[in-house]
Amino acid sequence: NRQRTKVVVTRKLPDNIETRMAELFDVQLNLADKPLGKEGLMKAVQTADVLVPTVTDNVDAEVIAAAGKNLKMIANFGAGVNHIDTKAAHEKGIVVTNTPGVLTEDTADLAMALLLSVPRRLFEGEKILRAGEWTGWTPTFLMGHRIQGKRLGIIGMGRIGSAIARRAKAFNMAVHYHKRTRLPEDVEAELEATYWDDLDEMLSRMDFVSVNCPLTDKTHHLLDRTRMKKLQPHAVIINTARGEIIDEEALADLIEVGRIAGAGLDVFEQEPEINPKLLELDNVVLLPHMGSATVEARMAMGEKVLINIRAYADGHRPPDRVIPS
Ligand code: 8YV
Repeated sequence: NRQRTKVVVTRKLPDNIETRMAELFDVQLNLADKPLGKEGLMKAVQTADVLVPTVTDNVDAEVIAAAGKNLKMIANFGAGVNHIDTKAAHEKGIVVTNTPGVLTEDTADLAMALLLSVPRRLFEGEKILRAGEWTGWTPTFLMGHRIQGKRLGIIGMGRIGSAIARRAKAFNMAVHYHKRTRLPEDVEAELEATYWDDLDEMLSRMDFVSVNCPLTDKTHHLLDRTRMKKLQPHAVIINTARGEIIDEEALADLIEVGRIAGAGLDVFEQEPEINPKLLELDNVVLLPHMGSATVEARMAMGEKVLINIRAYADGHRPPDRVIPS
């Protein structure tokens, strides 16, 4: 009964995915391509069998409570599901799926781009050049720091963290990691990564830190002011996970006073709003949440959404179910 499955999509997806979706299901697209907002979401879940949200939709307990008994599935377009109350959904018998695996390498590439951009001062150089302020080569102009031989501490060593670890190894960095549960020995050995049970201790010894854990109640402001003060003053933080894992205000303060050297951020606490303090700083690189923004990844994410909905419509178990922790 694919044809009768009513799928409500909250944002504009790649054309090809929307076309395929419309061929398979009874689809309601969001042609305005603006977030539906609370009211819009509450309305959508009253008629949908399947909701396809993105990170810009707050599918909280209230939205889930408003769902009609037809709503059987929330097929998220994206890997992170922090914007969905998975527990409330689970209790109501609504299956939540995501799109893991297909955005791993692209997000890791972006993390590496930030890991290179901040210490090598790429965007400072670009800004100077475009402003017509470059007066020519000098022996000391825009000297940065190399990443070779430096220590990278990865917080959360899942798919993306591991992909960053492999890249960092190729750049001759020493890889360290902190994770709730230690990786199996063989996986740890393959990644040549050193495990730290104590996050504070790891932080105090790193040159670079990459945030790659999911956002949960436990990881909200995991990097708070006190914890970030454990870092050495030359340390740089990279975040391609979720803004709320870092206390952004504290981060800006610590960079401003030189207590931390810099940051590369693709995600923020109040997207698309950026803390004005961050905008004032030269030694931060700020990107508009584009970790998975490649044609290839976004198509593959759409494919995953299709596969998951198709499984549900055909009466099978969708492959990418998210189990609330
Ligand atoms: C997406 C992401 O662009 O997958 C994630 O968790 O943050 C990004 O890849 C976004 O979440 C789409 O919903």
